[in-house]
Amino acid sequence: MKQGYTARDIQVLKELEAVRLRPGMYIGSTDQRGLHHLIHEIVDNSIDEAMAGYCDRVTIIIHDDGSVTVTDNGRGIPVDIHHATKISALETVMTTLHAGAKFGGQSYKVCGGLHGVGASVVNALSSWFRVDVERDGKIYRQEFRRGIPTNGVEMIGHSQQTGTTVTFLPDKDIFDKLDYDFNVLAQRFREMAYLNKGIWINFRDERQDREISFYFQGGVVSFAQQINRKRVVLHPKPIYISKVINSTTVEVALQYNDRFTESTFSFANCINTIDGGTHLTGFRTALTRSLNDYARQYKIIKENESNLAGEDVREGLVAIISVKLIDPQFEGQTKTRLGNSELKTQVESAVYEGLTYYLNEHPQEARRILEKCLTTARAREAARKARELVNKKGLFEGNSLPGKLADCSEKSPANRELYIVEGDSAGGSAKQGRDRGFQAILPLKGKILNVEKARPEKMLSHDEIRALIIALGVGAGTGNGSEFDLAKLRYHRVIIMTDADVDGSHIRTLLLTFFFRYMPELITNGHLYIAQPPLYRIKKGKEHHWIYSDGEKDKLTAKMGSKGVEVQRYKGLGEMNPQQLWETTMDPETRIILQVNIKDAAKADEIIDMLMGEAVPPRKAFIQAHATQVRNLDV
Ligand code: 0RA
Repeated sequence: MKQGYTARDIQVLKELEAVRLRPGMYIGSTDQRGLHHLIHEIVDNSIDEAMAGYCDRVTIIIHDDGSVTVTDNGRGIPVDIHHATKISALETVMTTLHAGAKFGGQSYKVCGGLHGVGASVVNALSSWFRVDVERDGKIYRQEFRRGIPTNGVEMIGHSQQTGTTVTFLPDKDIFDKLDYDFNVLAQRFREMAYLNKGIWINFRDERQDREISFYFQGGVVSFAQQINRKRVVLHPKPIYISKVINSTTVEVALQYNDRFTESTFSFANCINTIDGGTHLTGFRTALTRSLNDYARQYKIIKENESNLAGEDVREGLVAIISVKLIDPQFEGQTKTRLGNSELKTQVESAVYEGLTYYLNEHPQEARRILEKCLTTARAREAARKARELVNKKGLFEGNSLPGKLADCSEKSPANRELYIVEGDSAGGSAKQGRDRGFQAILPLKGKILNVEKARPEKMLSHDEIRALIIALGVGAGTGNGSEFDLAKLRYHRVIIMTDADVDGSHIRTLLLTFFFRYMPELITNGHLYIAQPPLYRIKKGKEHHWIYSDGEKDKLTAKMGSKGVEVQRYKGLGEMNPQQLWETTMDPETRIILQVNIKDAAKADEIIDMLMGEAVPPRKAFIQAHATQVRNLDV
């Protein structure tokens, strides 16, 4: 042991005091998020060692007492005593704020950076903290209490392996309770594994006996594939672009599907930049330019046609953009926008070059992607023309309400609902079963027109679509004209109710396409919903249940036993009588309706996992309480 206090000791104590006095300044908060932050802070160091190429395994364990162990198989933090400071690198890293980078042997930290305060903060906020290092054939250990070393580095054994193990118990004086959320932590570890390919991340919670491992050989490519897993893709493998420019690493994976929505996720040093930034701007510019240049070169766009717009090349796109750079500048209120200006040019040149190369090497895939973009561009143009027509000719002005609309008596649009129902027979049941006070019914006959393919004049002369537009009262346009007016919307809840079969889902898709192209405000303002009729009715004696999913059915039949249990499958709305339709699908007290939403794709993916999962009660509560997204409902 050293004798007496040095200037450095005083500095360490000062910093410790500062961290313990205002933990929020260093880890954001002292609630569960802050607690999770401690773990990430330690894990990030191991991921950095992996990204430097020295390890491929990181293990995280939550123990029964709330302590946490993070192990890696890297080089092991150096333990030799620095002759000038008389202190080991290990102790320096664990007791000095922001010391990590200097001893990293790397020019920058690959992971983290938003807070990136380092292990010393975790140490300061832990009632005890222990580091075991395996290197040079030996095992070394140093321990700490509330950030203060209880001894120097000691040799405690021999080992042929190398690596670093940190175990710590967050201080209960600072954290009210040590309750970690397995799913939240696992989600972040999964993201880390996607963004750092080839690393095994093993996570175990001994309190709950739960364990999960992540490893993605494809990295961002696997990430894009995961997002597209339930969608029809236009080319089997994501396009992968990777380039190192100066000291910046740019990695991009992109893959088109046949849908309307874009799911682009950008990351800088493994932080999800949800507000985008220079890397995203560079990506978008390059995407549009490369596709236009290719389409012009091969005359896929005709001479007299205009260029594809940014929105045309982003429909149905799934893209992961991951950049790793020295000294990232995070901007904005939540520090989730990348500000480094050089990143725009770096990403733009990498993506333009990489994508152009891909298109030239894969002419078939290129053609399919461009055809999709051109269809989008044409549909957009047709919608614009239709809106103009409506405007010029005043097509929907002063029209009387369609005869087949069964309106409601309530006057205030905020309290009115419109059910768009498939087929006249279900329409009849709905009319009888509804509460005519606030629920209106509009039955649609057969398939409505595919507005994606129809010319504007045709679409505006289609009876079913005219009836719909007139019933809603808003016209059919967007933007600068006076033609579309959300203030005139006659119902604040517009609910699509179709059969739970293939035809029903097709009609629902056509209707959603119509709303997406012609009345996107209806969706963005949260007015559009999808009714969820039950799939089954299970009966046993006097007891009966309506069931909305197969998982729920299996669970309940297992619980009720097999004797005397009757399972009735409902395919069509017409199979229910008006009273049943009301009870299961229309009564606001008991029904499930999904709000259609076209924002925030990643969240929706998470949400959908939950929706499709086993837990029934949370599922129901969630659907009633929150918005979710239509394109994830396998429409
Ligand atoms: C600096 C130098 C060396 C290893 C590390 C840092 C290191 C740090 C951490 C933090 C968590 N796990 C880690 N693993 C390694 C090694 C320098 C050398 O051996 O030449």
